[in-house]
Amino acid sequence: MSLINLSRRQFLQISGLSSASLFLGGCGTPILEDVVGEVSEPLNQKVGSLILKPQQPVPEFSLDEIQSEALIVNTFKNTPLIDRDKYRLVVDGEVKNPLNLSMADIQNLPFTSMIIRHVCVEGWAAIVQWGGVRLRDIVALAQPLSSVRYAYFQSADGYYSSWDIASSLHPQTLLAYEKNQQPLPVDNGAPLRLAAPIKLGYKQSKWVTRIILVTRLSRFQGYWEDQGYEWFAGI
Ligand SMILES: Nc1nc2c(c(=O)[nH]1)N[C@H]1C(S)=C(S)[C@@H](COP(=O)(O)O)O[C@H]1N2
Ligand SMILES: [Mo]
Repeated sequence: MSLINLSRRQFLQISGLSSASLFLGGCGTPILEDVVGEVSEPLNQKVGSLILKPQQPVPEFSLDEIQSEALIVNTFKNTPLIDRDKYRLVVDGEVKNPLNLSMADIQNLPFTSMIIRHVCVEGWAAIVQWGGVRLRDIVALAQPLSSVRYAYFQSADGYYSSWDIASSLHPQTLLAYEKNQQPLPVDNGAPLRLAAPIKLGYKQSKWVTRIILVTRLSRFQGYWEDQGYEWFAGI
């Protein structure tokens, strides 16, 4: 597998760190229990081929189209308190190389930014510039088994969601730590949130602390999804 722009040094740094400090958060999260099978969705390619395959990019906006005040903070509960120095992103599940990354590790990975429209089902939208790392780079580091088809995202406020693996590996699916060229504000998900032009706002998990790569979805699919919101939520 080509490690997508990651230098060998970065890769060794991260893989060494992760095996030394693998953390499987046992906070009673139920999402891996009660597997009920598969959501019907068209994108069921193998994870390995998707990592190598370029996907169609969504056209982006220009700098002067950014709507710097239009992103409305939308949080189902409260903004969680996260100590940035103690923060870790755990990536585990059906992977050969589970990861446990600090923000410094993540900021050592190739940076990318994009100007896209965030669309909330509650009837508002905002053109925002996001900066961070491609989720596909992090998934590649974790070395998912070829059977992996979904990614779960757990957040520090108790929010959770799940994505199909093709959307997770889209080149414009980022784990963002900047908004409009500034450090990501805590209300918008700092230190790390999902940002992508291909899915609705409720799929863009803020305060992501754990990514679980799996072959099957459980009966828990997302905070809003489990209340009847559409699971795929493509734009
Ligand atoms: N952890 C977490 N992520 C979340 C939410 C939330 O309540 N908790 N709300 C979602 C919804 S519905 C939207 S529209 C966006 C809003 O992002 P913003 O608050 O940065 O504008 O975050 C999404 N991600
Ligand atoms: Mo939303």
